[in-house]
Amino acid sequence: MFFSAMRLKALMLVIAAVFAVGFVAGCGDDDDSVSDATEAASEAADAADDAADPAADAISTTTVDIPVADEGLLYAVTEVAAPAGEITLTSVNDQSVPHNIAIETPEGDVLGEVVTDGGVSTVTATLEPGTYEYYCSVPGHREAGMVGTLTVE
Ligand SMILES: [Cu+2]
Repeated sequence: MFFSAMRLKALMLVIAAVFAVGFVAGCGDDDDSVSDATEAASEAADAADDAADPAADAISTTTVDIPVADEGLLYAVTEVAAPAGEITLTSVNDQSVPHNIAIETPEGDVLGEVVTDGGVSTVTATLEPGTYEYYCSVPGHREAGMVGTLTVE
């Protein structure tokens, strides 16, 4: 929706620029004003190109699956990587033992919901490049080894 609105705006800018060139070229006998108008049109077209590509500046969003292991106080995956940006960790827990997914960030720990029997715990954080630890915040589980490393590139 946002993207098409930007496209439409870009298109209208180009049309306006083309119209301006046509108007000046049709009425003026001054060569300088025609070339000025052409330059202006070209600048407007460049601006339109920039406007048409909002994704270039958009923040990256990534989802990483970190399932709980079938048995024990473990995740099935203990090392994951993701690009910098908004990162969502999802952890399905097929055990009847309660678990969740939590992550340490510079702004503090973010905890996902504690789930059992096929429930999915989810946590989202916006992270700069670096190494972060994810863990289960159910008491004793992290100490027992329910941890892993997220590398943000
Ligand atoms: Cu746990």
